[in-house]
Amino acid sequence: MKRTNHRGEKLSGEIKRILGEMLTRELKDPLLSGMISITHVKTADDGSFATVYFTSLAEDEADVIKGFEKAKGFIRSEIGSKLGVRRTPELRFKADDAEKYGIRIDSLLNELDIPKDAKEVREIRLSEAAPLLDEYERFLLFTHIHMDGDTFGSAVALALALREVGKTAWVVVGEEPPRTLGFIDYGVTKDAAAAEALLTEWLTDTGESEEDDAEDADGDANFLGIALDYAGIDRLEGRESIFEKAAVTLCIDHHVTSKPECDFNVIEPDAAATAEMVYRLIGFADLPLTEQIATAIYVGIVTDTGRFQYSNTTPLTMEITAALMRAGADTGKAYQEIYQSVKAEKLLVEREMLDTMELLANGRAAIAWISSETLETFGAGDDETDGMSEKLRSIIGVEVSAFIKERPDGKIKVSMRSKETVDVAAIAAAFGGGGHVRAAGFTADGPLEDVVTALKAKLEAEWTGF
Ligand SMILES: [Mn+2]
Repeated sequence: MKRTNHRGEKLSGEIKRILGEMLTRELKDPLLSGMISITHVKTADDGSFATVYFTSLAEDEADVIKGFEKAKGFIRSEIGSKLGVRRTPELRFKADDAEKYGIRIDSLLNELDIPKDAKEVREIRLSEAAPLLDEYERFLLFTHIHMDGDTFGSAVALALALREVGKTAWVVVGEEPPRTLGFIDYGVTKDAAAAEALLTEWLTDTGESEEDDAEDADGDANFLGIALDYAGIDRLEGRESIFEKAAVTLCIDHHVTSKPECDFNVIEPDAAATAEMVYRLIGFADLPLTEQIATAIYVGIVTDTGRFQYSNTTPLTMEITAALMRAGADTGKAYQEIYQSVKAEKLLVEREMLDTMELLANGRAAIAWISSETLETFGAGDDETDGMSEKLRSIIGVEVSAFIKERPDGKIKVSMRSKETVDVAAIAAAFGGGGHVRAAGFTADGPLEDVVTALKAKLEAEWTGF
């Protein structure tokens, strides 16, 4: 199932050649004087951007990147005129750590006897993760807490693909999969306790060949631990110790904020979903793509792209999705399970939301609330209050929305969204919370009315300045 993209590869090669020439002749910035070489260039399939990987003897790679950034306009116009292309890719520059440390996966694997704390974390390319899959017979795959379609779909898909070639693979979950995702379980999950038991079994297994040896020099079990949609060890809540028992850990993620914390890390902020990366990894590793695998990957992509509507959706997303459909992904079932199985309680919450809704600041802010008493009467849980803030934001003219919920313990939980201009993370921070520019929240002490009043004043002030 290997994907090749000749146009992208050719363009990458040309960019590498031109940039190499420019470095020896035209680019005279002192920041670019430290013996720089371009190791490789990765061009997006649609040619919209290219990532240039380099190594340098300069002290500070950030300086080299600064130098490249300064010269970017010039570099792009040279590439454009030399190649005669109408649209030159956006350029990004990245230090090639893999090259810098002179490593390839094979040699890295030979270093595994080095005590763990002396080991460095490394960023690798997705294609380099394929030989790692080859190397191991046992796998534990980890989803993040508050499981979503992407982390679960990715883990299930990879586990199934590894099983297809006779390997042992389990998905270790931190909680019961949500009702809407249960249909892709396919019998591959274990909870933390069951995974612990399996680990004990593995560690006492004497193993018949060297490859099956129960543990390595550190006492780690001989399995590869893979965290999907990772974004940080705290998201493995309750399963950290199992993950750390792995001989080697691999993290696959697409969060911009993701930090390389595992032994090997593949982080692609441009990927719409981790599931997209899993699809490509399965291709690199020559693993099969069954109907179930395709369905699980599809679930990851369809949920993380908001059904192909968010701005993270790329032409590659669509191409991968087409391939998944050809492989037999059950898109109808996914739609039904994920989007057509709303509990009646959710509609009751929605009715209450519409009842309490108020428009502020000349229709630029929308706010609504619900008391714990009402929630209790409805029998509605967290799943049922999800998405209310998004609903409020969808109103024409509304820039900021807030949904305020009183919890059973009397604390007030506020979830905010914005469309284009208002930084809701900053508003949330004013109340001791945080989040992203377009989605943020905070928790405050009650009573509910006080929080509503304070937030209304704060939102009005966004436009009046007071
Ligand atoms: Mn994701």
